[in-house]
Parts: sequence; C-alpha cells; structure tokens
Amino acid sequence: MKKIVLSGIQPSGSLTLGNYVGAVRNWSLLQSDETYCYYCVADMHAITVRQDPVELRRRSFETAALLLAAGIDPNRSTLFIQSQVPQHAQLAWALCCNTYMGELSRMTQFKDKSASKSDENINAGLFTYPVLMAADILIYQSDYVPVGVDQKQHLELARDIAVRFNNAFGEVFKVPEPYIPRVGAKIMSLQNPEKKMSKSDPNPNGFVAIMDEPDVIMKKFKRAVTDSESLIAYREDKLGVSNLLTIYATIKEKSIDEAVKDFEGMGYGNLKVVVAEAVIEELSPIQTAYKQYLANPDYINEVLEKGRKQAETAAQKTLNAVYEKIGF
Ligand code: ATP
Ligand code: LTN
Repeated sequence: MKKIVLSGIQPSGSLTLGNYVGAVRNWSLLQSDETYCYYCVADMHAITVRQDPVELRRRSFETAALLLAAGIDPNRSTLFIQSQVPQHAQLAWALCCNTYMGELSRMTQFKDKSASKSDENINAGLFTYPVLMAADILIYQSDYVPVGVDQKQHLELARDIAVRFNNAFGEVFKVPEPYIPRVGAKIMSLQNPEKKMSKSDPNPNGFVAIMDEPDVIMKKFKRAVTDSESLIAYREDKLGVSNLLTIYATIKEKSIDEAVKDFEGMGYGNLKVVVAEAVIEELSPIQTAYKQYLANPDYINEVLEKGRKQAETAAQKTLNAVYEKIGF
C-alpha cells in the first residue's frame, strides 16, 4: 500500500524561494516507489483575495508549468487545478457543517489576513479557507501533507475535522500527518526578517521569485536586511543573518552548524554573495525547464487534463462514501 501525499499552492503571485524551500522542493523529493502524490494549484483558495480573471487563469497555468520544472513528474504524481475537480467544493460544504466558528476564528492566518481590513470587507471565503484546505487533503485519504510551518495550524484543524467526522458518522477519512522540513520551514522576508517571505508581498525586494534573473537575485540578496554586529551566527536575535544561513543550508543540504562553519571569518558582504550564488545555481535548471515547458502549452494542457481525470476519480470515491454517511 503506497502512502498518499497531497499538497497545494495558490497561484496568487510568482512562486518564491520560500515556497520552494518550504514546500515544493519536498513535493518533488517525496515522489518515490512508496508514495503516490497529488499536487494541486489551489486557484479556489486564491480567490479569497480579489483576482483579475485573465491573470488568474494565466498564473494557474504558469504555476503548473513551474511545478513540472521543479521536478513534479506527471507519470508518478497527479498534477491538477483545484477548481477543475468540483468534488473539493462539494466536500468542503459537508465539512463546513462539521467545523466550528470558534475554531476558524482562532486561525492565525485568518487573523493576520483580516487584521488590515474593516469587518465588512472580510469575505466569508477567507474565514472558511481552512475547511476547503481540509477537503483538499481528506478527499484523497492523504497520509502526508508537505507544507511550510505557516500551514501547520490548518493541518491540525484538518485532522480535528477528520476525527470529528469519523466519530459522528463512522470511519470515512484517514487522519493526515504534516510533513514539515526541519530546516527551511519558514523562510523570512529579505527586507523584514520578522515576516515570512510571501509571494503577495507588495515589496518585491522582500522575496526572491523562482523565476528572477540571476542579477536580480544577486541584487535582492545584497540589499537583504541584516544587523550591525558583523558576526555570522545563527541566533534568535539575528533573524536576517539566520535566514540567509537557513537558505544556504537547505539548498546545500547541510546542517546549520556546517553552514556557519563555511562562513567562518567572512563578513556580511561575502555571506550575501555566496548565498545568492547558491540560490542562482539551484534555480537555474528550474528556470531553463520552465521556459521549455511554457513553449509547449499543449503538453501542459495534456498533463492537467490527465491530472483532472485521475483526481476526479479518486475524489469521487471519498465523496460517495461521505454522501452515503450523511444521508444524501
Ligand atoms: P500568499 O503570500 O499569497 O499568502 P504564500 O507565499 O504564503 O502565499 P502559499 O500558496 O500560501 O504561498 O503556500 C504554498 C506553500 O508554500 C505552503 O506549503 C506554505 O507553507 C509554503 N510557504 C509559503 N511561504 C513560505 C515561506 N516563507 N517559507 C517556507 N514555506 C513557505
Ligand atoms: N492553504 C495553503 C495552500 C493549500 C494547501 C492545500 C496546502 C491549498 N490546499 C492542501 C496543503 C494541502 C497555503 O499554503 N496557503
């Protein structure tokens, strides 16, 4: 019996180094003879923030191309667009009716994302977002969900919902486990190392996009905020420097201690250049592959159509069981 892996990413901007290190890199590494993976472009999650329709469609497509370029193999994994598999939305409703307002109010992502808005401008989708995410996960009977640490709370909620539903109606859902990298689970903004690197950051200097040109990547790292101590160490009060060390360690597959040793005796100027070079080297083959995939849109459409069919078949099975239990 293969373990089922599922994850998703929103097409809400250009994929960042944070998305790559915290999640997508693991998506690719998790493909093995012992697993079967479902990876989705979460366009339904993206519309919790107003999107331009033409742009959203283009970005969903490009995100799929980037996932292929980052190593998602459509012969071993199902790659699909969330909105093309309507069972997710159908299950989400059933789960909504088994989720408490109190639970959703405690979600830190909701609190953060709604903090800047007045009450009447907060849409209900932003509030029920984690229920749709639970549906994404539970509908495939997933064992593991590779995500960055910012999604841990949503995953715990998905587990709670699964257990609650199973207790009320009988065993239907497998209870999933998060799969969070030990190092690199939260890459911070290069401009404000107290904030996570985010693709919807209005300041592009805060994030490195996977498709940024080498000179842009170098410039962004050179401008990265550090501190005035001039000591390369991994410490809680040195968030900027620690973030650079984390990026380097994950990409080079080294421990933090080994990373610190590599920079012994160097200054911040050198640190920034060496980290930037490591990032440029890591992203270069992905960038090349991405351009090749985009030049062949028919192939991407074929992959997504195959993915849609495979996902739909698996999803419908769980949905049937749920509908049976509920009394539909
Ligand atoms: P947005 O800024 O639009 O909220 P995002 O950049 O947070 O988007 P998501 O699509 O919400 O990206 O996340 C996709 C995956 O990337 C999730 O598993 C998430 O945990 C991970 N991720 C996002 N940002 C980071 C980060 N800075 N460090 C590590 N992992 C991250
Ligand atoms: N909400 C996630 C993206 C996402 C996801 C999922 C992650 C949508 N559906 C299912 C894991 C499993 C985020 O990263 N913001």
